[in-house]
Amino acid sequence: MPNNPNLSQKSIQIVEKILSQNDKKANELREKYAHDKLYTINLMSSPGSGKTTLLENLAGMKDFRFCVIEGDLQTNRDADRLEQKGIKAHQILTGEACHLEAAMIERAYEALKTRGALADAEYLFIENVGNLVCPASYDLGAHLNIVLLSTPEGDDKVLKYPSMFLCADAVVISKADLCEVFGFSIERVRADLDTLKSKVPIFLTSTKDAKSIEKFKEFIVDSRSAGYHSRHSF
Ligand SMILES: Nc1nc2c(ncn2[C@@H]2O[C@H](COP(=O)(O)OP(=O)(O)OP(=O)(O)O)[C@@H](O)[C@H]2O)c(=O)[nH]1
Ligand SMILES: [Mg+2]
Repeated sequence: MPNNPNLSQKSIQIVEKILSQNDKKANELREKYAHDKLYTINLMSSPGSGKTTLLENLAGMKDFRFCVIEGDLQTNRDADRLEQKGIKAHQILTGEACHLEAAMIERAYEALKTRGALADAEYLFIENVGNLVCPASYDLGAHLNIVLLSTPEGDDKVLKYPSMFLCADAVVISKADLCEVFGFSIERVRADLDTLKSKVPIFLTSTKDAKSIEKFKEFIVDSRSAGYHSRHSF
């Protein structure tokens, strides 16, 4: 827990208690994913960086059966978008909360299971609430924690939001088709990431380049085949 002079000792104790409860629940989730043979990916980013669009583009890809837990403050829009693509999706409405917690995932998971949605899936994506800060504190038990950074957000975000990028097992630079328009430097992101954490893979994706999304999909498939499980401690 970072030292924050604006927090009283009492509030620090409460935050610590919530987080340790979350950690216990995250461990239970890991057991559920293992039991149901589901490889789980937690997508985190700022609002609008392209998480749902990436999932829409992964839908229908060969040998890649997945379902989705969606997190937003309000509306079923993202789950509806994915259902329209034939993906079974459960929407969590967080109301005021700016992140997903393991207990929320557990309820959504059971709802998907009751619908029979997990039975023929091999992958479970969790689209976290759009926020580059809070989701970095909550372990959801995922095998892979992926952080998206879209080119219009700017290439300076890695060191401005280090706790988020420290979670990343891979970084996706989305909307790569707009790289030039926004003067986005991939080299700068690479250099900043290297100062935080070694050898984090970077993927460039664009809806205008199906191959870029296929390459990202292959990374997930290979991670699953290798039995990779994130070692990040939240
Ligand atoms: N040019 C371009 N636009 C993209 C790309 N991917 C997504 N977008 C656009 O970015 C906007 C936001 O995309 P979403 O997928 O809704 O973003 P999100 O991260 O799911 O947003 P929240 O769920 O609200 O956090 C949409 O207008 C997309 O069409 C891309 O590769 N290139
Ligand atoms: Mg979305």
